[in-house]
Amino acid sequence: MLSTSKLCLRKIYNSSTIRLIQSATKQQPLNNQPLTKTTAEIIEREEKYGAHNYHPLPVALSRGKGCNVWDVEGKRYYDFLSAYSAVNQGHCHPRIIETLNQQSQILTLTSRAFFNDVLGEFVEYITKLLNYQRFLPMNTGVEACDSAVKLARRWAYDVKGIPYYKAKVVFAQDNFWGRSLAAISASTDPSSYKGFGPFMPGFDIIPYNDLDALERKLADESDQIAAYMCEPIQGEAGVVVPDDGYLKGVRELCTKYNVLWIADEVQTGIGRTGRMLCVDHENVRPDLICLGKAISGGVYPVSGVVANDEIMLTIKPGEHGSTYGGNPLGMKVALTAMKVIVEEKLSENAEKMGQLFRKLLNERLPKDVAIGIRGKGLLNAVIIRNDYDAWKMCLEMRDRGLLAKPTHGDKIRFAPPLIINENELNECVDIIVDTMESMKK
Ligand code: IF1
Repeated sequence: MLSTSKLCLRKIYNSSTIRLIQSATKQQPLNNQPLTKTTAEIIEREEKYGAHNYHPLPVALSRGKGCNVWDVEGKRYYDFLSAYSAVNQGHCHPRIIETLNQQSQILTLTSRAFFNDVLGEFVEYITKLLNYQRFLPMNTGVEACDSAVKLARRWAYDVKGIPYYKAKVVFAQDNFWGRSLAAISASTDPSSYKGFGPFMPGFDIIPYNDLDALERKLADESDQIAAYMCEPIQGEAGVVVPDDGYLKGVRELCTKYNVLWIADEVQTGIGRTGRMLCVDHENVRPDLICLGKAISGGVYPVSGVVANDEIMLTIKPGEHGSTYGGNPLGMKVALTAMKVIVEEKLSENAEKMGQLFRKLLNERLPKDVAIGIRGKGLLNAVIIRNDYDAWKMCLEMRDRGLLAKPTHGDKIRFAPPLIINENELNECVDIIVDTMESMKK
């Protein structure tokens, strides 16, 4: 009789996967130390005690360094997800870890009831780096985006003069900015919003990458619209890159109709697409930019919004906040994490390695398995033919030493840390190509 947890395991993973895991765990660990827990035991324990809000790839990681992670059996992988672009600087970057170790023994959290000696250092650094007047610190990406929507609404009432509580915010079809009730209220993906209503009012949707649709919306309703919020490249939607000129067109239309433009750079920012900000590809400046994930190098949750005084100072003392927002530990970690991006020229490396990655895959991907590759910098996705199973492909790549995950069914996102070098990239391209060749029907 199978135990309940084994039944759970069977529910999630088919028997061949379980056999695979169990066979893998017979391997002697590289260092001959007794295993704390095998992959199967780790999965079983999490299935038994944890919420089932994810369907992870069946691999149990215990160590990370640079572009690599290791599982509990000691097997090494290339991480081509980078924690959804939060580990741009590489796993456990020594400078960021050193900062974490030092600051964690000095002062970690004061709340904003008092000043501390680190918040000001970071907000000065990030505002000068990105050329905005102010930074509002939060912790997670969804909090940064929620804060941006609040700022836009407040600006709409207090500066633009929209009557109270009539302001609308417009979002793009297939947007993703997190899992809060406000974020899913803007979502067009049932797997994000189904079963969680009622939803936030005042949110409208237009097609992404469609300037005519945006112009029609603003021409008809701009007197009630606070802002248009979009990702410069849609990550969750499957690395959807808009046409050249789209961002410039958004900037021009929002200016023309006196509507704020909020760019959600939580995933595309901090060097990921080959520029410090993805909007830099078109040399345009949003009114507000949401940042998160790699702003703190995957070491400690830090997020926030940059904007200028006319927008940022509409929120007065006591009208918005967060217990951990702007804490000394997070700010010190983020300061080092951002300096690593700048001083190690990781945006430039992302541009160079991304061009090589797309070139090699365009040349070598088996066309009867993969339709093509798209992306900018080191945010890319391969589109798989619909008669192939992207999940199985990721399991096969895992067995060959590369971790990636499908997004929206038939796309596999490939987003390694921005420190990846040419030799590592070539090794990973071989793994990806060999995997797809091996699965050819
Ligand atoms: C999950 C997706 C990626 C984001 C953008 C805001 C946020 C995210 C553009 C919110 C977060 C994460 C969330 C995580 C998986 C991952 C994800 F697949 F869900 F959509 F990256 F593509 N704006 N994205 O991508 O930031 O609150 O999570 O810090 O929820 O499964 P957060």
